Amino acid sequence: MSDEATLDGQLTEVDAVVIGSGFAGLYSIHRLRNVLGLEVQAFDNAGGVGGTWYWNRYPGARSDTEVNAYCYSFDKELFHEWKWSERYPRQSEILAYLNHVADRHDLRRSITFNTQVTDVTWDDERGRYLITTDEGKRYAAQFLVEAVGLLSATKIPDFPGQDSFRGEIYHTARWPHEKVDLAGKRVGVIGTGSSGIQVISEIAPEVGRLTVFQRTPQWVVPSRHRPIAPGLLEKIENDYEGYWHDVLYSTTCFGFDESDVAAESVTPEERARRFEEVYEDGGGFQYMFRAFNDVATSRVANAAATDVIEKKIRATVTDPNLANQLIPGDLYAKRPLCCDNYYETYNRDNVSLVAVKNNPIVEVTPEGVRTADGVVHELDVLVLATGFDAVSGNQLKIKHTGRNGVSLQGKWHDRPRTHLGLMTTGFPNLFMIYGPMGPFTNQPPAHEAQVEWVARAIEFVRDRGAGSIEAIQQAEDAWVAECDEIANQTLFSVVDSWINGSNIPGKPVTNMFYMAGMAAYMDKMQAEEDSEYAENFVLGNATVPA
Ligand code: N01
Repeated sequence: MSDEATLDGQLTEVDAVVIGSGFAGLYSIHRLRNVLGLEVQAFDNAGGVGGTWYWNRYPGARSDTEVNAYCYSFDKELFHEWKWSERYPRQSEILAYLNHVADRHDLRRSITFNTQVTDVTWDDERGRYLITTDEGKRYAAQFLVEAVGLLSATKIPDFPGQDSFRGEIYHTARWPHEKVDLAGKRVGVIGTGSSGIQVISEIAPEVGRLTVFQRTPQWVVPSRHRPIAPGLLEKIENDYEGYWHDVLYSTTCFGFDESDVAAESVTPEERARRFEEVYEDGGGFQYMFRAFNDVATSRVANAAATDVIEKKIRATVTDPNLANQLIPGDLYAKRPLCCDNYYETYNRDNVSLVAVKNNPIVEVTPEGVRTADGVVHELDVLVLATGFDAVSGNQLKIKHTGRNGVSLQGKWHDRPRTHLGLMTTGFPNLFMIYGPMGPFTNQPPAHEAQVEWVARAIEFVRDRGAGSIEAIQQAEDAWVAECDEIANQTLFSVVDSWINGSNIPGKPVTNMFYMAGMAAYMDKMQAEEDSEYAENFVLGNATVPA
């Protein structure tokens, strides 16, 4: 295939197009091209591989999943060879790993970087997607895999006067590649989610003055960052298949032992003891899922969890008024956070907190940020740790037209709808990795499992001499209803966060996940294969491309 061939409206034919080259996109390319033998063209609007880890270069960026579950499983030699240095790897180390994977499996030659896919249209006669890029190049592909990232479309607030700011403004997920010099400067951070707490804890010792603009405090437990437990990786290698099986057949895919004990079933003393123990070991998902199994579903368990964190905040933050402002006083039901030294940071003389819920930011001036009380907080650098238009955001940036002219933007106007988070009715052969209504888990192992499913579905279509596979409407309706029913039993559904879209003004607030855990999700995917896709999918006839 030559790039020239796509100019002047000509179409380049490939078997499959993959969008994205993060964990999921890279594995999709490998699985479809190197294993299935398809001709694959991939695109990424980044300048290199890595997805989230390409973009999120802010100071302090690191995974908060322990590294033994934050890597690929498909390549045992890679697992053996690659030497991780830390329990929770830094962004630069994960990016180096993904670049290594791209080289090791020769994936880069299939990827066109700095390229945004703008339009995908199903052509029923051809049995192909017609795919257009921002450069106007056009491709035709029988299969389309969208690995566009759950948390990738940035949410950039538009404060009045933002362009007048004389200093520098950076969103955490669009951080420059070159080092940003913050030494001695007056830095403001807006946002106290996962990104905000990491950047705040990291830069506080370096900057001259740090002003944190906090709208909604979140519950933060320590990471307890430390070297990888001695012998852990060797132990995993000794039972490699067994380990990864256990990761996938767990609730969260985090690779730790999840609790099967309900906090409600034990005494208050035992609850406090166990939360304390897991808190001391560190980790956000660990705190939510390792101490007890009902923190995300029972208000009693949830309150017991937050009681312990609240005591820790009060014991750490020396100014009681400041401690009060940092305590959420709300359910523990957003994506669980962890970070070392977060609350300690507020004891520093050069750090101040501005609570902006009742005293909102009204404008950005040339000098800094003005809050409703009239105070201008003077700044040299403003960091926007304001998050993402999550889950469906990136997909909806691409104009999608499916069978009979159906538009994805129209179809998902009130909420995203899929079957298994993998396919959406009206869009044959369009596979989403970690699409809406997919599992709420640690992502890399779940990505791999989904890509495996997709590859086998494609194989099935080809082996049957069919042209396409599509989820039927009843399956999608049933899946959405099931996802909602499960989500409504959790506390995630009653708290505002990106998980349900409530962080984006105007976005429908709705459930966007399958919350029954990865093990149950694996069974759901397996059931489709066992039935040879007969119940919930239709196969379309093969067509001869024009
Ligand atoms: O984004 P967020 P994030 N004025 O949406 C505030 C993953 N991740 O980038 O809550 C003032 O959680 C907003 O306030 P509020 C992880 O899954 C993982 O931090 O809307 N404030 C909130 O405090 C995570 O959950 C890792 O009131 C405004 C913050 O900005 C997900 O990405 C690291 C505002 C946004 O928090 C998203 O995390 C980083 C405004 N106009 C990210 N607009 C690790 O693995 C927004 N905010 C460690």
